[in-house]
Amino acid sequence: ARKECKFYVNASVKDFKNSILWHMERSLARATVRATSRDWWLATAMAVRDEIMGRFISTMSRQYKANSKRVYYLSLEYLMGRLTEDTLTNSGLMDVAREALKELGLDFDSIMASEVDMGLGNGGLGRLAACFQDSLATLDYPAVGYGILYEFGLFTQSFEGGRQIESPDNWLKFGSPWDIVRPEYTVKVGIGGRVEGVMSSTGDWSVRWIPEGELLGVPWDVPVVGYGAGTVNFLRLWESRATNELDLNAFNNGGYTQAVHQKAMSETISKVLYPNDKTENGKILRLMQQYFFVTCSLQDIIRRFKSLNGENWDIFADKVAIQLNDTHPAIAVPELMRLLVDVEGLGWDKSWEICTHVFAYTNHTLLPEALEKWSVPFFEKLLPRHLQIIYEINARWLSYVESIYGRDSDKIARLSIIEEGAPKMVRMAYLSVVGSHSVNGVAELHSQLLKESVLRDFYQISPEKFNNKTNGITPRRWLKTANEGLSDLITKTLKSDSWPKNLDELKGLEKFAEDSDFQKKYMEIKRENKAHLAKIVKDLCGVDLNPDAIFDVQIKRLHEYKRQHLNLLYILTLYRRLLHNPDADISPRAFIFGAKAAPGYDLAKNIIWAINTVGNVINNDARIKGKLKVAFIPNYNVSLAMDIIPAADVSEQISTAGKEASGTGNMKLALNGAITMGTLDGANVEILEEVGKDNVFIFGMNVDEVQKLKAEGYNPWNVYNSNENLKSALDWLVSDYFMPGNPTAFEPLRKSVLDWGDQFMVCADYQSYCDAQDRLGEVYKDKARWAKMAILNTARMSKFSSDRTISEYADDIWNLEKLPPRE
Ligand code: DL6
Repeated sequence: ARKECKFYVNASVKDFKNSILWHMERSLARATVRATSRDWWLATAMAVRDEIMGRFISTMSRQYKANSKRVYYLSLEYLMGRLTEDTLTNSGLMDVAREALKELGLDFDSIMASEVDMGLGNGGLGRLAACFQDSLATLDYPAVGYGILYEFGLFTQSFEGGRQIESPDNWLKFGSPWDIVRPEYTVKVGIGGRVEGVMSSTGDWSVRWIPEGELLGVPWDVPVVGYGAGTVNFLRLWESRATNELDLNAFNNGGYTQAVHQKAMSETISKVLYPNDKTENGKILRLMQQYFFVTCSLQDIIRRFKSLNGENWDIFADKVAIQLNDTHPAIAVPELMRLLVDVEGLGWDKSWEICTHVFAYTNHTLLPEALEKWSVPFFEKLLPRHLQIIYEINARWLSYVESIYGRDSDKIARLSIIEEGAPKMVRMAYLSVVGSHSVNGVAELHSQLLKESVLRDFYQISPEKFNNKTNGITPRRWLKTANEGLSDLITKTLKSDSWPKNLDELKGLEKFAEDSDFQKKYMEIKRENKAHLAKIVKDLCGVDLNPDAIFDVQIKRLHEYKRQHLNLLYILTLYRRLLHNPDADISPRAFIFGAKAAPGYDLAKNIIWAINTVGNVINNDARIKGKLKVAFIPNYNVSLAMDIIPAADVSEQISTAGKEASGTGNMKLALNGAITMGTLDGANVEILEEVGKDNVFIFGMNVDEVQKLKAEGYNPWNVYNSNENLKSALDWLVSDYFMPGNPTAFEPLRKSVLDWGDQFMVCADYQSYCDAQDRLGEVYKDKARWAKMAILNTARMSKFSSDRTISEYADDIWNLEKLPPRE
C-alpha cells in the first residue's frame, strides 16, 4: 500500500490562480500586463500565506488552550534562505502553485528566484537554527524561535580581480510578505545607568536598576510551517526602535542633531548582522544586540506565562524550556535572575532554581578564539545590575567548588566565571554552563572533546549535565525542495510520499543500490542537476563546466581550519601533473567552491584570491584540454546551496581533525549522493559509521595523531623539504606564473603553512589527501561502483534528519511533549 502523508491545507489550481490575481490587483495595485517577476513572486507568496494563516491561528490557539510546555530557542542567527518555496513544499501546495503559474504563462523557477534570501546568519550555526524550526513544527512541538530582525543580513560577496568585495545585504528594502509585525507585544529595554538600593515598607532592602536610556523592541513574526501544515509555529524577531520618535526636549532646546542621533543609536542595534562566524569578542554593539534580544524574549516569555498561569512560579519550569544557541544569548542567565528577583520579587534561591531548570546550553565550537568573553568595564557601563548578579552567581558557584576541592586556588581560578587580568573578563561559556541543567556538543566527537578539553573541570563536577546531540538537517528543504528529480524517484521507488517526515524509509533504497535500472535513473538525475549547475556557473563565473566531469564541491565559510587551501594545493598538484602529461588518464574534474570570508580576516581573503587566480589560469589553459576546471561561485548562500548540493559528486570535508564541531553541509551533500572526501572530524565520523568505509574517502590524521604530532613539535618545513610535490605547489604559488608582476600576492598563504607554523597542519595532511583524491579519481571511472556508493549514501543518511536531533532534544533536555492537531 502507498504511504501517504496527511496535508492540512488544500487548494485547487483554479482557486490558487485566482488568489494570485486577486493579490496582484488588490494587494499590489498592479495590472498583470505591467507585473514584474518580483510582483508575481509577491502575489504568489501572499496566496500561499493566505492558505496557511488559518493553520497558524489554530496552532496558536491549540497551544494556548492546552497551556502546554513550550521550548524557546534563543539564537542570534537564523539562516532561513527563501521562504516561499519551502512553505509550498511543507503545505503540500507546490504542484498547485507550479501549475497555477504555468497557466498564467510564467516560469515557476524564475519567479521564485525573485525572492531575496533571508540571510540572517553566518553559516552552520544559523542554518542549524533554521532546520530546527522546520523540525519543531513538523513534529508538532510547541516552540518559538527568538532572534533579531536585522535590517542588513550577511554581506553580499562579489569578486574584483579575484578578490572578495563586500556590499550590504539590504534584504528588507522592500519589506517581506513573511514578516508580520506585532506592535501590541512591544517591550522596553533599559541600557546603562546605575544600581540603587531601596528599602521597602517592610524594611527589606532590595536593589533597583535605574537605566540611563531606554529603547523599544518591536516583534515581527515569521510563520514556520511544519511538513503537512498540521502545526505552524513562528519565529519572533525583534527590531529595535527609539522610545520616542524624537527626544522633544532635546529638539526644543535646539538639539535637533542630538535628538536624531539618539534615535539613530537606538535603531542601530538591530541594524546589521555581525559577519564573523567565529570571533566577535569585544564589540560593545554586539553585547547590546545580545542583551537586547535576550531581554525582549524573556519579557515576552514571562508575559505569556503569566497570562496563562498568573504568578504560579512553581510551575514556570514545567511550562518553559529555553535553549541557548551557543553563548550568544548567555546573558539570559543573569537577565532572568534580574527579572525574577528585582522585578517579580522572588528570592534568590527560588529564582536560581528556576533558571537552572529552564536553561540548556549548546556549544558549537572548540576554537579558543570563538569562546566569548566580555570585559567587566563594558558590563559596568552597559549592564551594571547584570554585573552584580554575575558576581553573585560566581561567588556562590565558587563556594560550591571550594566545598568540593577545598581552597585550591588553581582550580578556583580555572572554574571562575570571571577571568582575572586587566581588564577582568566574563567567560560567557562558563556562565552558560553554571546556569544550565544541560550542556551539549553537536557531534559525538565534539561532545567528547568538550568534556576532555575546554569544559573538563566542569564535566568533573557535574558529569550528568553533559550530553551529545548530533546535528541534523531538514530533508524537506535539502532533498524534497532542493532536489526534485531525486525526490520523485524516491517517492516512486518506495511507493511513499511520507519519507520526508520519516527519513528512515530511505533505507528501503539500499536494495536498489546494485540495480542497474535504478542506478541509471539515479545517475541521470545527478547529470541533469549537474547540467543545471553548469548553467548557473557559466552565468555567474563565466566558466564552462562539463557535466561529465567529477563535480568536486567545497561549500562552507572560508576559514583556515576548514582548509580550502589544502584543496587548492591538490588542484595545483593535479594541474602540474597534467602539464607534464596532458594525455594522463585522469577523470576530468570541476572543483567548485562557495565561501564567504569574514571581512576582517585577511588570510581567508588571501585564500579566496589565490583560488580565483589559480582557477583563472587553469580555466584558460588549452594545453590541459578542459580536464581541470575551477569555479568559485560568488555570494554563496542558502539558495545557491540548493542548486549546488544536488549536483555534487564529491563533498569536501577536510578540516583539521578536532576543529570542526560537526558540519551540516557534509550531511546535506551525502543525502544528495555526494561521496565524502573527509578527515575523521566532527560528524564525518558518524557519516562513516552510517555509510560504511567503502562509501567514503577518509584521509589524514585523526585527533590523537594531531595532538601527538603537536606535542612532539611539528615543523612543516620538514614535510616541505621532503615532499617534492608539496614543495613545487607552494613555490609555484609565489612565482610569476599565476600573478605576473606580483609574485608575492600569495605570500601570506604560503607563510601561514610554513613560516607561521601551519597551525592547521595543511602540510602534514597534504600527501594523504592527494593519495585519497587520486584513489577517488580512479574509483569514479567505474560507473556502476560509483552509482552504488552514491545511492548508499542517500539510503543511509536517515540518522541525520534534524527530526531525529530535535526528538532527542525534546526527550532528553526539554522534557517536551508533542501537541498535534486533533482534527
Ligand atoms: O552546530 C552547527 C555548526 C557546526 O556544524 C559547525 O561545525 C560549527 O563550526 C558551527 N559553529 C559555529 C560557532 N561559532 N561560534 N561561536 O558557527 O556550528
